[in-house]
Amino acid sequence: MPHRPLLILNGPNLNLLGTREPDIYGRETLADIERRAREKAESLGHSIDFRQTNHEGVLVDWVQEARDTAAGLILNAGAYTHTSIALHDALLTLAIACIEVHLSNIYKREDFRQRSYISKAALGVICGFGPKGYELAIEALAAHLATGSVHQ
Ligand code: CA2
Repeated sequence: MPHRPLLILNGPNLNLLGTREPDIYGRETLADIERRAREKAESLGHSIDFRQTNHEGVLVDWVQEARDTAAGLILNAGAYTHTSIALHDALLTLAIACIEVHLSNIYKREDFRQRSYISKAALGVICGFGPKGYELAIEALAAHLATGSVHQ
């Protein structure tokens, strides 16, 4: 069987990164983040499949697809993190590990960002470290795949 990629999914408005709200989300674009993620993954012997959509149902379709095609999932669901029971349910059907990522520290922002429907279905959560969070998630996922544990 060919080596399965790490699937990295990005939700709504993340395509706008680098164009607005640099105080919260930084100046890097999503293409910059993808490049960094690919370099990190390749240094650890993995390939990535990096995607973005503004549509909840598309994210659900991609999570379902991941069951048969991906080695693991890294998910920044954007604002759907805080609203999507559909995404929560789709994640619960996965046998592969999912790591939740946010650029910002959602726990020191507005009250409506304090709830995540993703976290319960995730192996772990990384938030508040900007684009570096994607690289940290790749490291954690690669370690999990190699050892079955996130602990070093
Ligand atoms: O911190 C994160 O990564 C978030 O998932 C980003 C989401 C937000 O709704 C979550 O609460 C936390 C929003 C991404 C919006 O990105 C923009 C980028 C530039 C300009 C406007 C929005």
